[in-house]
Amino acid sequence: MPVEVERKFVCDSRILEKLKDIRAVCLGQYEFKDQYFDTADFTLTLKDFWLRKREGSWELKRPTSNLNTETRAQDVCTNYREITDVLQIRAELMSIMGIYAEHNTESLQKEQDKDVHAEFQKWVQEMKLECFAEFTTVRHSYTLEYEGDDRRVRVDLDQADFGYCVGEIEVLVSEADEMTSAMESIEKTAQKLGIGSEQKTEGKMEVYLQRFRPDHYAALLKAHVL
Ligand code: V4E
Repeated sequence: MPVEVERKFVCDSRILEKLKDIRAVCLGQYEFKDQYFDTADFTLTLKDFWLRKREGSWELKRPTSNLNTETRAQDVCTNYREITDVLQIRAELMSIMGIYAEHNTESLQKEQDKDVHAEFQKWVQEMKLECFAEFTTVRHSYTLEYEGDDRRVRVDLDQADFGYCVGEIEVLVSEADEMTSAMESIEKTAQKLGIGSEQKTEGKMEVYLQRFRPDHYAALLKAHVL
């Protein structure tokens, strides 16, 4: 299960020129629709768990560190474990929602002949996990490789359909002990791009919730998740 370490930044008009200067290679443009799911009383997101369906594929982002949310919310760099296997996602969600396996005897694993994704979708409905945010993003992706370092740094420039632009510098690592060097690579890239501020930049979700789900946003602020 990879860990995504990333830092968001405000995109200004000079960003394309700066990316060219540091020989970032453009990987292309990609458009995708995200739908995020939670219970009516925000059980998942209050614990910083983010269940999403992107273009038909399920994904769960969950915190990696043992730090409490209050400390984590201040960090310029974030790190989340990314889970894409629906069986693992369901196990994680059952654990966080306090549901025991015996309540779900009709395991997805037993349904070999059925489509596990369709079964997972059904389970999501049964658990009353409902879509609370839906938006489309146009993403321009760039990659960078540093001398003597085979770790790839990715820079994404995102334009969300509700009128918000944000950049992300991202490194994927497989082990928690690679986190420090991943953060160093991100910092190095941020400096090269002239991103100096130590201030945390709002992500698409923060802005979406502020605009369209103010009660949900207030609850997450109160719990120091955002
Ligand atoms: C983890 C998280 C959320 C899920 C969406 O994560 P994000 O990386 O912002 O979205 P996106 O579209 O760039 O996903 P990718 O394509 O990289 O997988 S929504 C809120 N969070 C928590 C969070 C946080 N507390 N602080 C910051 C700066 N970002 C995210």
